[in-house]
Amino acid sequence: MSGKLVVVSNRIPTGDTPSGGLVVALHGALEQSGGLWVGAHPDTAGPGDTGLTEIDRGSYTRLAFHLSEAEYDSYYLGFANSVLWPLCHGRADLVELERSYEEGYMAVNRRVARLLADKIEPDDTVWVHDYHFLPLAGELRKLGVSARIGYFLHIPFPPLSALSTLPSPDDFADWLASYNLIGLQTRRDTARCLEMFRSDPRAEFMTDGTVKFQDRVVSVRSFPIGIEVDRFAEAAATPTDAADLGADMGEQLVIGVDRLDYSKGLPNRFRAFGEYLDRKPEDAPRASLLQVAPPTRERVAAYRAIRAELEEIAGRLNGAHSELDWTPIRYIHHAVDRDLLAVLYRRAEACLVTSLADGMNLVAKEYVAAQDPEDPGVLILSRFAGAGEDMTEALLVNPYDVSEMAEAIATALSMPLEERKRRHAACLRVVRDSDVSGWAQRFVDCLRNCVPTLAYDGLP
Ligand code: GDG
Repeated sequence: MSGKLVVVSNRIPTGDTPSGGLVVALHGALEQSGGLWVGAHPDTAGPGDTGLTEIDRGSYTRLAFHLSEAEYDSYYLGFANSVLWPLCHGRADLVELERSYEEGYMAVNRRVARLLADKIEPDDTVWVHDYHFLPLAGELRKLGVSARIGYFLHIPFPPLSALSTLPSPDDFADWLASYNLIGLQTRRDTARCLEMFRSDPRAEFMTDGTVKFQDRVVSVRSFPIGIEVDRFAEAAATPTDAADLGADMGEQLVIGVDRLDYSKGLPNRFRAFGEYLDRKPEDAPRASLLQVAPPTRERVAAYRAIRAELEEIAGRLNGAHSELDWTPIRYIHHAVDRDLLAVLYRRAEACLVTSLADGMNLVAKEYVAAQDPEDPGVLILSRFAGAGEDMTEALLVNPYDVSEMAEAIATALSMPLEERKRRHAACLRVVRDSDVSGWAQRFVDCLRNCVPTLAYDGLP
C-alpha cells in the first residue's frame, strides 16, 4: 500500500477502544499506513485556538481542530445543520439562511485545509466524510494538494430543485468536482448527483462514465454503508440482565431507535402505533412500543419543536390506551448502552424504521443482524430510507401513510414463522454484503484506482 490514509470527519474518535462502525472499519488501514484522522475537538474553544491538538495518542494519529462558540453556531449548527441537513432531507421549509452561517462554514473549511495541507503527501489517500466538509477538497487543491481525495456523503443527495435553495446554488457541483471520487449511499443518490452534473454547462460526461468538470475529473458511485454484523449479532445473543426487561414490555414488543431528528418520521410512527392499538382485536396480544430517541442538536429550533410534538403525541396515546398494569408507549429520551440495545432488538418482535428521508439507516441493519435466525422479528422499513433500496424483503412502507404503517404493524406481529424466516434471511444477506469493513475497503480501493488529479490551475 502506498502512502498513508487520511480521514476527515466532523466527529473524531476518542478513547482507547474503537467504537462505532466507521472507526472500527478504518482502524486497520489507519494503523498499517501510519494514518491520520482529523476532526472537530469535542469542546469549543476561544477564537485564538486555531491550531491542531493531538488527542488520545494511540496506534494512529488523531488531530483535532478547535471551533470557537461562534464557529460552532455558524458552521455546525448553522450551515451544516440548519441549511444542508434540511435541504438534503427534503425540508427546504426548515432551511435558515443567514449570511454568517455560510461565512462560518467556508472559514472553517478553509482553516481545516490550511492545517491539513502540509501533512498530506502526494501519494496519500484522503477520505473526507459528510456534509460538514463539501468545500474541503477545493480548498486543499488551492493550496497545491495533489493527492487523491475522496468524499462520502452519509445523507441523501438533494434533488436538483432543492439546490436552488442554497445562497449560491452553483457552488455545490463545483465543491464536489474537486474530489476524485464521490461516494453516495444508494443508486438513487448517484442518479441525483449525475443529474446535477448533467444539467451543469460546466460539466461533460466522459466515455468511461467519469465527469469532466472544467479542469477536474470526478467519478460518482454508490457504496451502501453497513454495520459490524458479527459484533452486533454476538452482542444480541449474549444474555444480560436486560433479558428480564421482557417481563415489563408487554406480550409483544415493537422497537424504534433514532436520534430525535425530524427526518426519522417519529410522530407518524407513534400515530401508526396508536391506530394499530385502536384497530387491534380484543384477543390479540398486548403490544408495546419502545422508542429510544436520544437528544440531538437541541439548540436548533426545529429539533426542539419535534421533541415537543412527539411528547405531546406519546402523552395523548398513553392517556388513551394505558391500563393500570400497562403503558403502551415507552419513550426514552436519552442514550441506551449499545450492547443493551442489541439485546432489546433481539427481544423485539418488530422494528419500526419510518424515516421521511434517510441516507441509509443503520438501525434497520442492526435490527436484522441482532435477530435469532430461527425465530426472527420483522423489520418495517420506510421506502425513503436508503436501506429500503436493497432490503426489499422488509415490510416496506410509505411513512406518510399512517394507516398503511398501522396495517404493517399488525402484519408483522401476526406473521407466520416461515415467512419471518424467509424475509429475515433475505435481509440478512443484504446486511452481510454491506458489512462496514468491506464497505470501507471498497471505497478506499476505488479511490486509489481513480483517475489522478489533473493539473489544477487554481494555484495561487
Ligand atoms: C447518518 C445518516 C446513515 C441511536 N440511539 C442510540 C444509539 N443509536 C445509534 C444506532 C445507529 C446510529 O446511532 C444511528 O445511525 P442511523 O444510520 O440510523 O442514522 P444517523 O445518525 O442519522 O446517521 C444515516 C448513517 O449516517 C451512516 O452513514 O445510515 O442515513 O443520517 O448505529 O444504533 N446507540 C446507542 N444508544 C442509543 O440510545 N448506543
